[in-house]
Amino acid sequence: MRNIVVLTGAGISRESGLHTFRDGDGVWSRHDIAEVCTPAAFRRDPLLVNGFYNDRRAEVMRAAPNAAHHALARLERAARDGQWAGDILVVTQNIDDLHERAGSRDVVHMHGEVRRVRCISCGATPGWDDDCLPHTPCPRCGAASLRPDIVWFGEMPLHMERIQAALAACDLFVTIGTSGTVYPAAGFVAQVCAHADTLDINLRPPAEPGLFDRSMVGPASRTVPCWVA
Ligand code: BV8
Repeated sequence: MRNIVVLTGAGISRESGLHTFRDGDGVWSRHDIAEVCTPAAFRRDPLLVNGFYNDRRAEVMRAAPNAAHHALARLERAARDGQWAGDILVVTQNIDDLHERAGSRDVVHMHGEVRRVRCISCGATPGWDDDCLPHTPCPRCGAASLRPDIVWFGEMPLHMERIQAALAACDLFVTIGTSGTVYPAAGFVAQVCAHADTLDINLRPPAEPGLFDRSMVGPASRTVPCWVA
């Protein structure tokens, strides 16, 4: 029986046409985190921050899952159908819904989801595919207090209790397409390496090779199906 936790980052969606953050053409090469990805930024200029996420939402809706997303969904389906004695949980740092559109049913979005908004007044988190603006009313309470349903820097990531329980119980931890820069996600591998096998799948070797038992180097759309096979 294998209990697998997979942590995905922006690299798994790169071949679907979505930019990563810290590669040469990454999101943070064109936008300043302090201007678009903190609570202070939203308080200072909600129109700019909403515009940043409206653009990201439109890109996500134009994108399609790639072979890496589909391979993980196949593995989850095989576990669910009992074809494989194991369990797999996908924890993603990504705000896109490409895992779900590839067929994954149980995805933990620790940094939120760009196709949702969150009402600061009543807490509703409705699905959202249009532009969201500062005066857009909440569909549940009517207040003009919607924000992107995203975890910004300085905010607590979501679903941490469930993630910690899965990390404690896993015997295989796989990272796919992440630079291992952002905490607490970047600290997960150090947490599990004493009790679980660890594998990194990335375009380049891991920054901290001592934490990984194995690494597979190559584009996710090729390496992840090889690993799942
Ligand atoms: C928090 C929002 C506490 C959504 C994001 C400890 C030490 C140092 C700093 C900290 C620390 N603890 C906390 C911090 C502060 C901070 C942090 O980690 N800063 C970093 C920069 C040092 N962390 C936080 O603020 C977090 N909050 O800790 O709260 C708290 C406690 C109590 C109460 C309140 C609060 C919140 C972090 C979440 C921030 N939000 N995004 C959005 O706009 O998207 S993070 C941002 O980076 C992205 O969302 C992304 O998810 C995340 C990680 O990036 P990656 O996914 O790894 O992408 P990246 O571009 O970096 O790398 C891509 C990789 O893919 C590369 O390796 C590349 O080689 C590879 N690749 C490319 N193409 C392919 C490929 N691989 C395979 N195939 C390919 N084709």
